[in-house]
Formats: sequence, C-alpha cells, structure tokens
Amino acid sequence: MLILFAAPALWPDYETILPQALAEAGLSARIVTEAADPAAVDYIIYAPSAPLQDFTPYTSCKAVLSLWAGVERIVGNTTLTQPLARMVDPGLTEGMVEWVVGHALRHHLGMDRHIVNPGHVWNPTCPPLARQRPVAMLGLGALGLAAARALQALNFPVTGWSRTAKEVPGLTCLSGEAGLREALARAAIVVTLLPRTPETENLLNARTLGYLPRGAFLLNPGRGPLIDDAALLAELDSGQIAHATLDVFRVEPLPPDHPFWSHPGVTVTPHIAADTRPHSAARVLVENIRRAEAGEPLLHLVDRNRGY
Ligand code: NDP
Ligand code: OXD
Repeated sequence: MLILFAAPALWPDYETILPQALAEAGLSARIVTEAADPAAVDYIIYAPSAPLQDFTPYTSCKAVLSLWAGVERIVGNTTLTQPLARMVDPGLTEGMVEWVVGHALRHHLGMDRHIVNPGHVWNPTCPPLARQRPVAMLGLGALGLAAARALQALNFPVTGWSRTAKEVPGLTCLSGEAGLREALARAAIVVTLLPRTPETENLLNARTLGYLPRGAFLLNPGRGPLIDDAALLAELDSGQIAHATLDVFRVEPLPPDHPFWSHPGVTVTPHIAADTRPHSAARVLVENIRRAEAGEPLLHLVDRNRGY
C-alpha cells in the first residue's frame, strides 16, 4: 500500500510513529511525502498547509485523511472526489477542553484583577460560584460536547446549541434560531466551537451579540469568520461584551494593525487552542486505513453538502 503524507513540514512528527502505528495494526505500507506516480497512491494524509490542491491524478486513492478537524479549506475542492475524513483526535480534544476551561475560569474568577494590579489594591470581592455563571456552548460536536462536559463537571450550567436537535443526558440542548436566542439570552459566557460554513459565517453579529446579557464573556476557539469583527468591537466598546478571548481569525496570522491586538477587551491567542497530537492522531489515521482496507465504513466522514 502507498500512502502520500502530503504535509511535508509535519512529516518529522510522524515519521517514526506512523509506521509504528501501521505495524501495530498489521498493515504494511510505504509512506512518501511526494508521489512520483500519483495513480499508485492508496491514501492521502492532508493538511491545509500542503501544496496539494489538485486531487485528479490520484485515481486509485481510497480516502483523503485530514490532519485538521476543520475542513473548510478542502471541503469545496471540486477535484476531490474521494471520501474525506476529518481529524477527531483524543489529544486534540483534550487540548481544546483545557483551553476552554482555562479561559472560562480566567474570566469567571476575575483573575486579571489580581495578576495585573499595579496599584496593589486589596479588593476582597469574592467571585460567584461556577453554578451561578451559565455558559452557552455553540456547537455540540466532538469538541463542543467534550468542553461542555468539562465545564459541567465544574458546576457551570451549560446550554448547548447545534444545527440538529439533540438529546444529551444531563445537558440542555437547543437548536434553530429561537434556540440560539434562548441559549445566548441566559449565558454569562459563550463559547463558539462551530465549523466555518456559509451558515455559520457571521453567526455572532450585532443582532445575536445583543441577545447576550450585558457584560458577557466570549471565547472563540472555532473559526474567525463565525464573528463579525466590527460588531464585536462595537459591543466591546459599549460594554455589552466584557471581554473576548479569540484564538482564530479571518486572516491568520492576525495582521499587526488589526484592532483586536490593542483592544483592552480582547485577548488574542495565536490559533493554539488545540493542536492535533501526532501520537494519538497516528492511531486515528491508521484505524481509518484499516477500516477502508477491510471494507468497513470510515470514521469522521465529512458531509460535502453540509460542509463539515
Ligand atoms: P464537529 O463537526 O464534531 O461539530 C460541529 C458542531 O457544530 C456540531 O454540533 C454541529 O451541529 C454544529 N454546527 C454546524 N453547523 C451549524 C449551524 N449552522 N448551526 C448550528 N450548529 C452547527 O466539529 P468539532 O467539534 O470537531 O470541531 C469544531 C470546530 O472547531 C472545527 O470545525 C474547527 O473549525 C474548530 N477547531 C479549532 C481548533 C483550534 O485550535 N482553534 C482546533 C480544532 C478545531 P450538529 O451536531 O447538528 O451536526
Ligand atoms: C483544526 C485546527 O481544525 O487546528 O484542526 O484549527
């Protein structure tokens, strides 16, 4: 079997562990970072940074396996006719849960007041308990659900919102426009873990940010275009949003002159909320290759019509 690892810059992270994971699964494969004969390639491991854009020569390719969870940069590629699987990696999920919980706790506990206190003010105001700080989790997929569960474990009351209606034991789940309004209206913290699709573009705009109670906190580790930047800046200036912690942006790296860098109500993290972790991800890739070879359905298949 021939595997094209079409993300050469990431190859050093995988060159030992991917062959090991294949061997553990009883699969024998040759892995290349450039294919002399594209028609001989059985599987492509892909990252958006890869130069590969034209999939037409890969006529025998049985599946394209993304190293990224978000697939907006490949899902619309009309040369890609092979099945596309996105990355659902336990290590990536763990990282996202830590980022969401860490930044939620920062705002919940008001940590900045004590970390940045040049006047040495003794202010013994105690924060409320997490159970008094409702959270809206926009997106209840692999990442949103895991983050929701972690916040619930700390007693934050979490309302989830997704495209399709869901029943998740112990979690209030809403969907649709009315559900979005209800989820936001009760949230002191809103977290966006949605994919970028035409439907989610500018989901948080002047109107929907207005559904939030005044002084809410926003965490966006999803994708930059989920938020209308100008509307967010206006809501920060008015105090409607107390603080926004943003990991993802319309343009990355965030341009040096973007107002988010200097706004006191914005924290920028440089798209580091959650990385794919090679050790666990290699097993995910190999499990899908094993499935394809055995004629079993692939995991984490992307629905091209839905866009995620
Ligand atoms: P999933 O595909 O598992 O989940 C997506 C969720 O979003 C689902 O609950 C889905 O609803 C919901 N959704 C999609 N479209 C809509 C819509 N129009 N209205 C309401 N809900 C919608 O994705 P993951 O949880 O794995 O990842 C989420 C996103 O996180 C990725 O797409 C990526 O953009 C981002 N990400 C960011 C990283 C970072 O480092 N900052 C790292 C990894 C991912 P339903 O359940 O009904 O289908
Ligand atoms: C991803 C990401 O989608 O890192 O995997 O944003």
